[in-house]
Amino acid sequence: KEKYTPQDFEKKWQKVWEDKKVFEAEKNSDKEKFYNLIMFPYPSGTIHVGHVKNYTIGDVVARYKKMKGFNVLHPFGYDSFGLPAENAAIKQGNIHPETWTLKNIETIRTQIKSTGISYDWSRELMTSSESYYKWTQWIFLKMYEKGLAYKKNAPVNWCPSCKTVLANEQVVNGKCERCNTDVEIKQLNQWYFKITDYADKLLTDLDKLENWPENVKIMQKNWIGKSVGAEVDFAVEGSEEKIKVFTTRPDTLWGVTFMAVAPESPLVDSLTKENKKEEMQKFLKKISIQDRFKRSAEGAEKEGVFTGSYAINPVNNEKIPIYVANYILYEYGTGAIMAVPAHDERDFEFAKKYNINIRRVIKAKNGEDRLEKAFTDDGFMVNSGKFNGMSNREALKEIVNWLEDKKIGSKKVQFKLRDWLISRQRYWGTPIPIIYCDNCGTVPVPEEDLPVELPKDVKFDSSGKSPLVDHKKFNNVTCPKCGGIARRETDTMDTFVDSSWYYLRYINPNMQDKIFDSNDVNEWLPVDQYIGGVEHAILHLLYSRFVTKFLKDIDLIDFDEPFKNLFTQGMLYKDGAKMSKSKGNVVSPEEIIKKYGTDTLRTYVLFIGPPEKDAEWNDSGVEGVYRFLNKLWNNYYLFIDKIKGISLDKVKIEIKTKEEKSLRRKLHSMIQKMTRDIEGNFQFNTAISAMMELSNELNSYINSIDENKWNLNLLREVAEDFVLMLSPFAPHIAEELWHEMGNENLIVESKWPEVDKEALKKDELNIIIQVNGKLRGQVEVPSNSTQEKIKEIVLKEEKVQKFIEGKTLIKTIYVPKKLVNIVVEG
Ligand code: ANZ
Ligand code: ZN
Repeated sequence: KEKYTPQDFEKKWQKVWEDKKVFEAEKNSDKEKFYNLIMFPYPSGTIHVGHVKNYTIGDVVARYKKMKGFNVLHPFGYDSFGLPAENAAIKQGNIHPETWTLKNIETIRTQIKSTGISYDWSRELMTSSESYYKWTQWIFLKMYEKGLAYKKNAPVNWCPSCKTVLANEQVVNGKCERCNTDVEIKQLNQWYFKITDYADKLLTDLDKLENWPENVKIMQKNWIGKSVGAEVDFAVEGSEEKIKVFTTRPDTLWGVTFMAVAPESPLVDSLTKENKKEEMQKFLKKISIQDRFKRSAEGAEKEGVFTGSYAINPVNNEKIPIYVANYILYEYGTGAIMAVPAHDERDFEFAKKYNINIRRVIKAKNGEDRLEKAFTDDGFMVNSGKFNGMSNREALKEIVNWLEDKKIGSKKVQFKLRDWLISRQRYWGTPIPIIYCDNCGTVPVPEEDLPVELPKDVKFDSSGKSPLVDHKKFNNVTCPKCGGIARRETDTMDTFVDSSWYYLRYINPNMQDKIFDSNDVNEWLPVDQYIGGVEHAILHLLYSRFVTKFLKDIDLIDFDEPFKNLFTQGMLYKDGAKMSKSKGNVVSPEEIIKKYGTDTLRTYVLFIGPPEKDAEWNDSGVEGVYRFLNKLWNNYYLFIDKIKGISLDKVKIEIKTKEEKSLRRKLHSMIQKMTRDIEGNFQFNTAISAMMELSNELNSYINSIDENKWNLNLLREVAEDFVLMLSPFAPHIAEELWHEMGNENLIVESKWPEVDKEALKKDELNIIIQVNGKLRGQVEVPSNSTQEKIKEIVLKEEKVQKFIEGKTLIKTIYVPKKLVNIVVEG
């Protein structure tokens, strides 16, 4: 037993924990619940040490909470539908996406089990299993029933490499979030979830999420993008047509000197005069191949073409030219704008370029008339009829009312958030439960016919076309309404639909006849601690919030936010780059476990730095942690035989020497610190440092005191509490030492140690000495000294002698435990 060889016992304890089901959440428990959730992975291969870091963060929380007496739910599963499985099938030709997925899950499960994470494996789920996706389809049907799932023809993001459409949330700077290919725009008929109905609620409820990182909330807020303003109608000269615009600045209406519509707008055709057609065609062609995101970005060059038509400004009947311009987005507002070059930077740039009139309508107190650039500050109204002289913010409100009175406009709240495009032209996903009938049109699959099974006998070809499209048996169905000939929808759902509700299914993962039991779900949720990557700040977290709100609205659950606390962890880097298979800089957990054991791996990935920060993997850092555990082990074996029989319930720890006092104080201040570090801020790295310090302290006690004089009761206390606190981080060595000490129960089922305030008290007090109110020195006194004793010591103190010598002592004033003021005269 001399040598620390973790490989000897790590597997053993993992098996004991599993056999005794110690990590299964208790049913009908009196304990307070704690739902601890880690974002489930996409099973795309093997996991690396970066994943181990995420799972260990969650594991420390779960194990700690269990020791604090909570009934902990800590489940695991797989987000197992998705493109990579299908791409692997296409590439390798002969492997089915399901086979590929299940094989990866097998590997990942084994890997995770070898790290000893305390998952409740009885609740394991995967989104690609029929028993799961049946309920994803059911949610779709509920949405459909409520008018929240609908199909529309619209320009959509198309990734030519993934050969499927993408939601706006999956397009990052104009590129496919997954494969980084430039996204194209295609006109397609697609299914959407009407998340925009929840825009306001998704925004205002962010305020409830006090324990979410501020940056995540800001990202969601910006994504939802609420703007308050007005819609205003502009007549087109010589036509019945009206152009509606959305503006956040109705106060600038008198400064409108042109209008602009988006190149995609159907208005373009009717507005463009014969003599402008050719020029316009050329321009539209050029724009159509421009990146939609780049062309509207801030620094992008503004371009446009005059349509030949004019609009009438409804506030002053002025005739203004109508342009088609590249910086107008078709999808936002009304796809057309009233342009105010004096007060909007983009309009200013455009007006300069095309020599359009610029008229200032807002001024600072002593402002100039000429403008070098757009004036975007607040100020006072000028050139604006009866509103002149007012502050523009005040005028804005009045102008909106005035517009409404005159029936030329109305107040309008506008969101950037678009509806969630959920159809995908791919095979490996949840089939959308819809049937098309020539007689009845679009017919939802009746609930009792769920699941719409994904057929397994499919062939992939290199074109990337979904094999469902040509699958006769899948496609040809009878209409559930009229019994006539019908065909199935062949699109599958975005995998973000699958992951938008999995945290609910963990509660009843095997339930057959219901999505879940509402009572059970209401008891366990919201999730107390959610942990995952910041890359999900918008996508997954927004969709989950939406689905939760929807399920509340149909009375299935009684809460409207799924995740009470959110922690976003940093990533692991190696050789300066994010760990990834494609970069070839992946460290596999197996390598590390084989060499040092999993406790070293787990402790190292948390010791590496604050868990919310990115960190760089470093081999010598691993060595350092291994040395710490090794030394601890060796220390224990110096005294473990001597403390085996001691039961702390039956003995009293008597502290006699200074060394004993100091060791015990160190122990209890560490309990205090560790509790704070774990509970409050996930400061696991400093918690581990604290353990290293205590280890040193223990070491020096053992080595500096003669073996016969060891305070064994104290050693027992230190030894027990130390491994208890070590156990969330390095549970295997903790469990082994715990048993070597003679404990019969499992450490993972033991209580977290408590601070003994008495032990924290210092031996010595530091007393400040004043003479006639002036600071003259300080002195250490035993903390149990009486007031008389302290005064006596103070008066004898060398440093104060010269201030009191030969003088008359009037009195001494004692401020308990802090200060003695000596008052002298003469
Ligand atoms: C006149 C005006 C004057 C505007 C002014 C701004 C400043 P946010 O805050 O992002 O909602 N806009 C409206 N629809 C647009 C579209 N489809 N494409 C490009 N720009 C569009 O922005 C609202 C403002 O962006 C609107 O207010 C409109 O310009 C422009 F001194 O109207 B504003
Ligand atoms: Zn029919």
